[in-house]
Amino acid sequence: MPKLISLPTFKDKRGSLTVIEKIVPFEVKRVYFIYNSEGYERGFHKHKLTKQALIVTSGSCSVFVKNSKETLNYNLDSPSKCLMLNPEDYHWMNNFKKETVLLVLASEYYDINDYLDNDS
Ligand code: T46
Repeated sequence: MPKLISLPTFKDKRGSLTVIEKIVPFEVKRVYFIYNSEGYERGFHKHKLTKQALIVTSGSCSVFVKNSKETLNYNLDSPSKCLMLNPEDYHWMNNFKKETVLLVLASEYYDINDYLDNDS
């Protein structure tokens, strides 16, 4: 099951500061970010090994996660929200805004053989 967590965030008159420290339950081996995806859908896969933490640092997007019983919908609309995905969480993303930047921390190096396109 995915887990949505709130990242520690410090707000004052100068703005906001969000920290990712001792909260991601894996060693981060890879970081990538997705942007300029307004009007498109992405993902539609799960993984064999890779665990991921998804954070929208600007804008917003929807993340859908399908398990054997239901489809869960997460609205990532704040940089303080972090969605933890397990390898078995079949997921896809849409509703990207023009300004959306989706930051992903991953537990494994990129490997095309780690991808599974079926949702069962
Ligand atoms: C995921 C969701 C959230 C690389 O060469 N290295 C990488 O680390 C990644 C992530 C991608 N690529 C290449 C492979 C493709 O030629 O970038 C291209 C686009 O990747 P993809 O079609 O897999 O993008 P999404 O948005 O469908 O999925 C991505 C991640 O691949 C995936 O692991 O969980 O974002």
